[in-house]
Amino acid sequence: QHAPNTADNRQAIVHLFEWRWTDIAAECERFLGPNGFGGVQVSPPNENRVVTSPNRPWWERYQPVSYHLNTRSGNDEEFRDMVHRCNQQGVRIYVDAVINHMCAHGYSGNGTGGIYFNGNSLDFPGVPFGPNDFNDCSACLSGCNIHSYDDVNELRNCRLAGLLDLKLSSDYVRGKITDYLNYLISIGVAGFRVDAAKHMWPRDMAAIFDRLTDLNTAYFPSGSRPFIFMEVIDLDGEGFSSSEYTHLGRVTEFKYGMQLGYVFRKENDQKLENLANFVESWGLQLDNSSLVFVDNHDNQRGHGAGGQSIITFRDSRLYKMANAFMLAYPYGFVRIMSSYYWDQQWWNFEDRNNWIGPPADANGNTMAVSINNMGICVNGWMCEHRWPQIRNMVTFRTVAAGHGMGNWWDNGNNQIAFSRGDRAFIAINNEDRSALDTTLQTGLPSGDYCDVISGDLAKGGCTGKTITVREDSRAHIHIKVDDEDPMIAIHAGSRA
Ligand code: QV4
Ligand code: CA
Repeated sequence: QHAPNTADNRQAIVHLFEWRWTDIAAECERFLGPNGFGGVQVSPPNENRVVTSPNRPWWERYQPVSYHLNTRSGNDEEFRDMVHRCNQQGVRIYVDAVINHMCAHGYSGNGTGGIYFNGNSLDFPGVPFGPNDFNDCSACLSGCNIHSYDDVNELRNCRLAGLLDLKLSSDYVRGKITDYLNYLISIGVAGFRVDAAKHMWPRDMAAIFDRLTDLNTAYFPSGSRPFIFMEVIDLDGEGFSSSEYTHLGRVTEFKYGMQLGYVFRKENDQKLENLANFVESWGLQLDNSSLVFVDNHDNQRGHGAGGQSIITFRDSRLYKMANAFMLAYPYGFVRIMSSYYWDQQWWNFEDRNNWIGPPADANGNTMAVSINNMGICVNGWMCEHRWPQIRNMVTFRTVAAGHGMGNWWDNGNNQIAFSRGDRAFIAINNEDRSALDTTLQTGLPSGDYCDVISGDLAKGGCTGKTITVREDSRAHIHIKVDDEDPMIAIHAGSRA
């Protein structure tokens, strides 16, 4: 289904990429619950192939070898404990479901949970899957791999980068996948990010989703259905369309982050003014069918789609601006990225280190997330979701939910402002030379409001800028061109 099953109408989720289950449980209690985050997308929880060359890359987790919950993020018991503790905080768990394939052809050994597998003889006793449970290579032009994304048979029945392609038309295979997903539902997860969805036939996925049980009534109203968002990269020009999937749930809208990157970088003739009607002009999926994000775990390191336009934590000023826009604008269901740091090594326009896995000790165990007394993550974890500007805009989005865009204003170039009904207002200045210095209609009731970009409304008052909205709902807005965060955002909950 398209609705995310969040508690209290919460409006954004965060991808805690490669985090351990025990850290996520703690983060739900100490940060995500109290700050109104709707949920967490977790890395694939099922057992994967251990890749040692390169040494423990993040992408080994996209090579399943069984459906036992045993990975570098933790075991079955830790996973269950996390789901329970997060749900207690009103924070949902969404599982990254890798169901298109198993591990790559040509490798055998023991997975992260110690279970034997053989990717030469297509034998996965941990499920069990055998040679008959994979697509043969008859649809594939040469070898077994996908070469052309224009031929839908190849796209869906051949191997993505050598990954053994499951025969999802088979009732037995569907049953095993359904059992895995239903097990997760019984634990209390709220839905799934479906990996590599464009490499699966919509009808096969429909057959699997139809067999899913209702969500666990310990946490959800009876009859609740799992939230489905499918990873479909559609930048136009291939032999399929993401519209083939939107009846099943939401799709990841990759055009959004790519175009937003151009707009904030002022490339490709883009400027903030163009955001006035981007849904039509960029040809995006409908609001209710899309999941949006500034960057994801693939395109922040040059995998997947979007290329150099994608904005990440490395461009922190632009990143805060793009996230603030995304969280303020009423389009799509929002996912915030939360990354770990790695040193890049550029060679021929490619980062040779784009495989590097999460912070780990010498034995390859993922390290705990450490947080200092300022609330900042320190040992390699970026925790973009904790950046105060992003954290506070998550609240903005919840306060504004259900209220449409209004009072759009722009200077014809790179200054924009708009309100969300009479609930919230934002102004952004991305000019190179001119300050934003004008009186604007905010749509808000009169009063003094605390700007949640520069501070918080604390007990003693506003720790940032105060914006005075007059009787006629207009306010004087001044944003200097060299502000570290050249924007202001106020809402009903930040009124003094
Ligand atoms: C290599 C060669 C192949 C060869 C194979 C032989 O490239 O040509 O056939 O060896 O064994 C890794 C390596 C890749 C290697 C492959 C198999 O990077 O070089 O193939 O393993 O050993 C992630 C990574 C991939 C990684 C994969 C599996 O991005 O690099 O492959 O995990 O570990 C398309 C898809 C889209 C996809 C996107 C990245 O349409 O669905 O590419 N995005 C999702 C995930 C992504 C994940 C997968 C899909 C696969 O978001 O993270 O890929 O589950 O656009
Ligand atoms: Ca497939």
